[in-house]
Amino acid sequence: MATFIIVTVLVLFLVAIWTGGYDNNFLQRVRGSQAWDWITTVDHKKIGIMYLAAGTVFLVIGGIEALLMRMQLIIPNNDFLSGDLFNQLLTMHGTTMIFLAAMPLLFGLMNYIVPLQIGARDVSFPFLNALGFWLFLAGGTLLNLSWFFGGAPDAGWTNYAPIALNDYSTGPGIDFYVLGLQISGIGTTMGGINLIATIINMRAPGMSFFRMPMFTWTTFIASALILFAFPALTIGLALMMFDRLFGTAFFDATRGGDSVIWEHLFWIFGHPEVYIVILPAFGIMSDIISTFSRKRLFGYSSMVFATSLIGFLGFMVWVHHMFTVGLGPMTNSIFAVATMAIAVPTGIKVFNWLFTLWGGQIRFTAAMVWALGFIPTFVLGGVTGVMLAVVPADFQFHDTYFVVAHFHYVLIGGTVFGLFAGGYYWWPRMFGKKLSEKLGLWHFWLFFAGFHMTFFPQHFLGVFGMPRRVFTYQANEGMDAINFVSTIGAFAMALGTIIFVYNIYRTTRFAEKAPADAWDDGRTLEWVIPNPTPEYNFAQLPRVRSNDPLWAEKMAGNKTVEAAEPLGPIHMPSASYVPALMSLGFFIAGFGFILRANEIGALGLVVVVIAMFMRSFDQDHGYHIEQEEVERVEKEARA
Ligand code: HEM
Ligand SMILES: [Cu+2]
Repeated sequence: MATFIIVTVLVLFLVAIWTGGYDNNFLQRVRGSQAWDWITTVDHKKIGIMYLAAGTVFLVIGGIEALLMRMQLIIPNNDFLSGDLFNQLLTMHGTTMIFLAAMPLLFGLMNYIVPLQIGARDVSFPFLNALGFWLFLAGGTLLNLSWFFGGAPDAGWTNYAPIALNDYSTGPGIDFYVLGLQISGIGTTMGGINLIATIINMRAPGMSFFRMPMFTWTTFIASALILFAFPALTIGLALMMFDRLFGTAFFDATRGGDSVIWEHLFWIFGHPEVYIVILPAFGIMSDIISTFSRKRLFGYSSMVFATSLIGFLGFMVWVHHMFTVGLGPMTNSIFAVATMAIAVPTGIKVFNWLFTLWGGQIRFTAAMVWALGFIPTFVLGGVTGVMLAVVPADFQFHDTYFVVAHFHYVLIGGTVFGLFAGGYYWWPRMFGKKLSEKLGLWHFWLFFAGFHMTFFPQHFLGVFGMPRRVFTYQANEGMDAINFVSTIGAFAMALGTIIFVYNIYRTTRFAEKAPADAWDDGRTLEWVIPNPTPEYNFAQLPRVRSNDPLWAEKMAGNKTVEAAEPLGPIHMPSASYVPALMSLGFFIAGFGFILRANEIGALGLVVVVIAMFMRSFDQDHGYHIEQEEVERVEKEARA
């Protein structure tokens, strides 16, 4: 039956391609629709917005999963959730938050903002950019469908063997994890490559590397980390797929395999991954702190150096997740020292932020308040990180709530605070209107207080002996009160987030259009462009003459940045539905193989190959926006 449906869809689809649909009314209508415009877009700004939208949906899903877990843990011996369901929620929460919320939300900001910051009209590979997004969405959707097709993965986001192998996790959940992450991982890798190429090649005249804004720099380094880290995950997942689907024994020690290899592969990817999600947040904070202190970023070149060093050292420390495996005192010591070394460049960054604030004319905008709340919160996460790097201490902390507290301090206090800060800061650039500052402060204080209420006591919970990843605990062992407080805090964070969503709604409905330089104190090129951002970004490419180019020109008495070229027609890439189609093919293939319906899997791959052919033989050279059109748009936007 399923095969029949798939074949029918495929045939219909081929007919649609062959007939071209040119004199078909329905297809014409579809092509003229808004939805089609978004599905086929290769505009980095629209792709950025789609990343933000999808990432937000996944953030809400992951948040609900967290709240369910916290409800279960509110009192001892609770039976709100079964242990089995708790394991699934736990795994999906971690996996969703990291792969489907934090990274895509950052990708959304990078996609939208970085080309503007370097004075470019688009990314280097617009088609690849769209493909990266659709693959992420296909993989993420696939992973979440596991809830409806036999149960979600349940071996934790780290998916350790042997519990992730067929003997211990009998349902299809882990297969969804393996194939869902593989597909979205291909998309992420493409996104990273594209951003690297863009930053190297598409900078406006005069925008040398050492004039790039910090957010662009951190995006660049994070993309390099993606390029080198994701292959380890790809290999790990591929081997895991063989073990689960085709009966190999790479990770099965009972048949000559080695489960520790999975841990190595996972963490060779996994540790750089945490820098992939924190470095761009550092960049956001740097831009915001400098803008709202009305000062140049203190120690700019040391910031660049520190970022690169963190990126490099990020590959040298993965064994700190494996201290208790038994790799020996020598190995553990080397990795402990390497881990502690990372505190040095990180400390440099923190002091640079403080020195930027020092003597600045500080404006407490919502974005700035998030950035300020970030500094002490992240530092706490950093301090517990160094504590965990002390090997004998880690033998106590490992697999307790101390670790849960630590990584939420860095992931929420770093990445999520950074995302909110960047959201408030760039909202007028992306959506043309400023979010309400007053609601922004309410959002911040509720979330900030809720966050510390949830996670600060968990340090003690860990030291008192509560293991992580357990679905319940006994009464009167010193854990009841702390767990109760922690759950209340989680609901305060949820309330803050609801205020944020309401803020978005209210702003979209009622707020007025913001000026181009929305905060008046804009320093970098994204504030040069009129509002709304034209499709081609810059009517004329800007000439960059210093760091903080807009600020420097304003200080020199000029209104804006000088143009580097005469006004003329602008070349644009054509839209294409092939990225979405190819991702659909991957989605069908993944689904088929997970359900062990190999013919469906094969058909999905056929769709992928067809899409590849369509792309390879495409003779499309894009199109031009004529000068008159550019002049008209500019006049309208500046009116
Ligand atoms: C509303 C905010 C959040 C709450 C209340 C929350 C709560 C939780 C809880 C209760 C656990 C299970 C701990 C255990 O049983 O061991 C957990 C695990 C985890 N969380 Fe969160 N979380 C939140 C946000 C986030 C965010 C934003 C991220 C990442 C960006 C994140 C990443 C993780 C990871 C990676 C795990 C580990 C999963 C595993 O052990 O496999 N969480 N969280
Ligand atoms: Cu690590």
